Amino acid sequence: MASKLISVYELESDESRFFSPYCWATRLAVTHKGIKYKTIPWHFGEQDKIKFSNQGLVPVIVDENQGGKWVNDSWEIAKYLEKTYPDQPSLFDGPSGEALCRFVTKSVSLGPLMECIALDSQKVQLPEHRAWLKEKGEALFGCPTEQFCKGEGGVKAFGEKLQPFRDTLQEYQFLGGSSPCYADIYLLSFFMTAYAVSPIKLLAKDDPLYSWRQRMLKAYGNPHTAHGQKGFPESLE
Ligand SMILES: N[C@@H](CCC(=O)N[C@@H](CS)C(=O)NCC(=O)O)C(=O)O
Repeated sequence: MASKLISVYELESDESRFFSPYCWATRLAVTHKGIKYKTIPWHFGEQDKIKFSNQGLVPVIVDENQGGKWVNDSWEIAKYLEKTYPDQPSLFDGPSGEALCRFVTKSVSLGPLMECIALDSQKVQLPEHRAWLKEKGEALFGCPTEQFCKGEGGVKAFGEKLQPFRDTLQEYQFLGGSSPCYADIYLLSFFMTAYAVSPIKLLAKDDPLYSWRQRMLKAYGNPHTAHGQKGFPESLE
């Protein structure tokens, strides 16, 4: 029984904007499992805060129900939660579901989203972190942000990459079938990231992904507003 808290180290920019898709995936996975958790805001350069995990990236969780056990990496965390809390709602619905969820996490990449929101996400960083994020993005794309980030101009390409999900969600309510699974959570986490930092509308209202996203926000109690995080709630309509 999980009566104690799980602490989640999550990447924060200015003013409580949580903008890491991997941290969102963990936050939503813990929510899915119905386990109480506490966010520990983490900022670029604060590697010493998570030194206990022998690596320097977030998310990291510390599970007080298990004597303070820590786990890092969003996928490892999802597997840990599933194994440790088998009586709570399932994230994978069995071993074949787990493999398919892994396939989905390997199929969605951050690049097309960054081509839309990288400039916006730099704007909401504290000044001391802005250069850091810019440098990371530019190293990934090999050119200045202004060249790879097209803002609204990137939305079409971002949407095209999601066509298999769109087609699937025309037939099923969720990637998990009649209820959400970790694959849904992972996909939603990219939209949560976008909400947190950018006013760009990524989906048209008649897109099957739009209604799926609404169903997801309903299923998870609209995690964007539920945690007092700053963002652009108007894009949640
Ligand atoms: N594969 C990892 C990726 C984790 C990751 O890249 N985290 C980024 C935030 S989105 C981070 O901690 N960056 C800090 C740094 O590079 O110093 C996961 O799924 O958890």
